[in-house]
Amino acid sequence: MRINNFWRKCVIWRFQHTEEQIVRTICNSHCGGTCEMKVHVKGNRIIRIESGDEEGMSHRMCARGRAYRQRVYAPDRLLYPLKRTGARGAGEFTRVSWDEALKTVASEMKRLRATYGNASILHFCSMADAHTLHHVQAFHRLLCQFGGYTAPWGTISDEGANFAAGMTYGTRPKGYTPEDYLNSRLIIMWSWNPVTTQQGTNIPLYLARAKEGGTKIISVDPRYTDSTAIFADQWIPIRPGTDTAVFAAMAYVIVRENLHDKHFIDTYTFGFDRFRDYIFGLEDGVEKTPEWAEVISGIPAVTIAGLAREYACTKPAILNTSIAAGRTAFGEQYHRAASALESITGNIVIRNGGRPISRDLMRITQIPSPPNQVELDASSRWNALPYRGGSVNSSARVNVSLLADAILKGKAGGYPADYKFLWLSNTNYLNQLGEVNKTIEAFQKLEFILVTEQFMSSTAKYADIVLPVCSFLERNDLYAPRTGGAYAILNKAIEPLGESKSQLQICEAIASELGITDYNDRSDEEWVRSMVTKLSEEVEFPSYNILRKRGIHRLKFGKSTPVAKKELEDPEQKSFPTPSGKIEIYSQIIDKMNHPLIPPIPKYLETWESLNDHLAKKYPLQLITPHFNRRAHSQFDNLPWLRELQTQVVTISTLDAESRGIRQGDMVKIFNDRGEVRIPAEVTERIMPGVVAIPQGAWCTPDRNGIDYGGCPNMLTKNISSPGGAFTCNTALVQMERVDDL
Ligand SMILES: Nc1nc2c(c(=O)[nH]1)N[C@H]1C(S)=C(S)[C@@H](COP(=O)(O)OP(=O)(O)OC[C@H]3O[C@@H](n4cnc5c(=O)[nH]c(N)nc54)[C@H](O)[C@@H]3O)O[C@H]1N2
Ligand SMILES: Nc1nc2c(c(=O)[nH]1)N[C@H]1C(S)=C(S)[C@@H](COP(=O)(O)OP(=O)(O)OC[C@H]3O[C@@H](n4cnc5c(=O)[nH]c(N)nc54)[C@H](O)[C@@H]3O)O[C@H]1N2
Ligand SMILES: [Mo]
Repeated sequence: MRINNFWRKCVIWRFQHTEEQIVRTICNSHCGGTCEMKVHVKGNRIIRIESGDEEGMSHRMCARGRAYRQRVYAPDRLLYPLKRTGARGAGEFTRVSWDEALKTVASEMKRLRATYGNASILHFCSMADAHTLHHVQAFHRLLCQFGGYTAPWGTISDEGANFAAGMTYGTRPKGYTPEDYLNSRLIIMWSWNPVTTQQGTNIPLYLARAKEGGTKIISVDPRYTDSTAIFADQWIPIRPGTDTAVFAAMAYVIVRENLHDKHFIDTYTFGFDRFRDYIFGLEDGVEKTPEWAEVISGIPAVTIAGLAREYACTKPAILNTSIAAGRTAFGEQYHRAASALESITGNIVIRNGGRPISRDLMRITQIPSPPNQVELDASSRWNALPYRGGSVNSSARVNVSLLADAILKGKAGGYPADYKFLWLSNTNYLNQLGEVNKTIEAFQKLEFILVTEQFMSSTAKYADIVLPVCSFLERNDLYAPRTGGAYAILNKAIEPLGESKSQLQICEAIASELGITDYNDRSDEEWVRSMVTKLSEEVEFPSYNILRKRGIHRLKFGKSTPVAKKELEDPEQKSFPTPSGKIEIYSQIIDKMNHPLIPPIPKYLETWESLNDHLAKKYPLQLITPHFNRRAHSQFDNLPWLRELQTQVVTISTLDAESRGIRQGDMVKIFNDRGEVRIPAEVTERIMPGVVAIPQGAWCTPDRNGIDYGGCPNMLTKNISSPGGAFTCNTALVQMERVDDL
């Protein structure tokens, strides 16, 4: 006892006499923000995290970043490898050695490969947290060296936008720079709540400046969001999933009233005539008038017509369509229609020849890997697409939203293989995908599940082996964004806690157990250094040493022009990587796909589970599942500091609440045929009647009867992807009732 005290005192003495260091990095936690972080470290301990001091309109960290220390030292952090002892999902595990965990994983991988072939191995790595070295490519290299695997295609986020941009421009989705907001005279926040979601830059600050400068801001959203409250001059509530109808009607007004930009259309676009025929009803006999769209969307015709005129006549105007409205059935049509509207008014901003620069640079920084033998076997109509979404751009024909379906049905259901082994990393798949109960059923069918995690997430509970991965503050990496202009070195602040390892270390250890000898011959620092060197060959970039010290480097974008300079000067050059070389309002690739539900021009297709569906009699409310301030998806949900900030509630309009006898704070059940969630209700006029909202990301915690008290909306959403690949979590019908028996 006395000796223990002696050592304790020694440790305290050393800690007190160790100098405090500041490690610079960025917050790297799946919200898309790139906020500077100053991590104060003493010995091997983070004692404080504060926001950076970048000059100018810098990215001040939000509450999540500031709470990151609580996340690193969370009592429920996974610090040792775990082996499942109870039933899948029961959460019963025992600690095992790395040696035992790795041997189990490697022997199962070899056994399943020998029995069912490489295609039976499924791996998915989501975008959490976006970085380079310890991310999807690390797994990809290992699994390709193992002979291949099934990599799903698409993202569980913006696949509708990816598809639409690929078809329309031949590129990844475009984005606006902060300067664009300052330059514009009208900003339409369409399905966009940047006060909560940020998405890459310190946008709210720029919106505030734009507003101060006289820019008009309009919000089109079923909810009166914080962004609407702070910035909007006008709120236009819209029924979820009906946006494309409103775009079509806006186009109708613009063309009918001769407000379109003919020069732009003639010079830079392809297929306008077909779109005009559609909006004027020459194709189907239905004119896409504002009155037609009013019935569908709930927006008065006069408002639609006014919005159309305002958008066409105010230059420059930004139609800032965010992703949520594209996370609906036929969500890709929403993004295609928005592009059509931007094109016919000439309000397009595309830089660098239409190719967002960061995407190309991202490729440079990837860890190389041999070809995936499984994909080489696969062929599909999707191969025509320039991009098939995030991750490793797979052609193996399993959409990322459909893993559960693919596992349950396999070859018999038309999938290329029967799936037996699932490795999930950087994702809380079960929680974040449609229809949790279906995913649970699928997970029960698998022979082996491996999860690489920091926490015992809803997904990890189903794993056979859980390997503890360290946080980004415990390893070195490079942050190379998909869309933004910020690059950063993620400097290691402390050594990995417990026995947790970095992702690359984990892959290296598995490789070695599998007998793969050439998996990795470099240290993390060598990798990052070589990536920075390659980057500086392409763009103006600081040296590795400077970047390491500074942490962050933001690429400067030139002043925006209506389209890329190259296209403007010489449209004959066919600079857009589309079949016509132009912006394809009529997509020739889609035409070749010949899919009845993917029309070559953007069209309004009524969603499944719309209010006209017979299901609406039983389940009359449309559920939407927006992103939440105190979480990044399911991350941070367990942190007490953040839990104090917001409660997980379902929002319902005063009108719908009254007719159900629901008052503010009442416990309610929200349900449909797929599941049931019980959480308190927030009764408010900030959501339109007929719509209810449950913030996505809450950890599902079903009781013995499968009723979820965690408030995970994916208990209710449908497990289906849109024909063009859009993730459809905002299309679901539900009913809501007060719960009295609590
Ligand atoms: N705090 C925080 N920030 C985040 C994230 C997070 O989890 N937390 N996630 C990050 C990621 S990965 C992403 S993809 C982005 C997501 O960014 P978004 O997709 O923009 O975020 P959402 O909150 O889903 O939706 C934005 C708004 O769309 C509205 N909406 C929903 N359905 C419809 C519809 O059918 N039509 C219209 N017009 N509006 C609709 C919602 O009410 C909401 O206010 O945010 C990023 N930033
Ligand atoms: N209903 C509904 N569902 C949605 C959405 C919605 O709007 N509504 N939004 C969708 C969108 S836009 C997205 S992007 C997805 C997000 O879906 P996911 O990417 O699956 O969600 P996260 O909650 O970010 O899960 C990341 C997990 O990775 C772990 N993690 C963090 N860092 C690391 C690391 O370095 N290595 C490893 N191995 N693990 C790590 C975290 O602990 C966490 O459990 O959700 C989608 N699901
Ligand atoms: Mo996302």
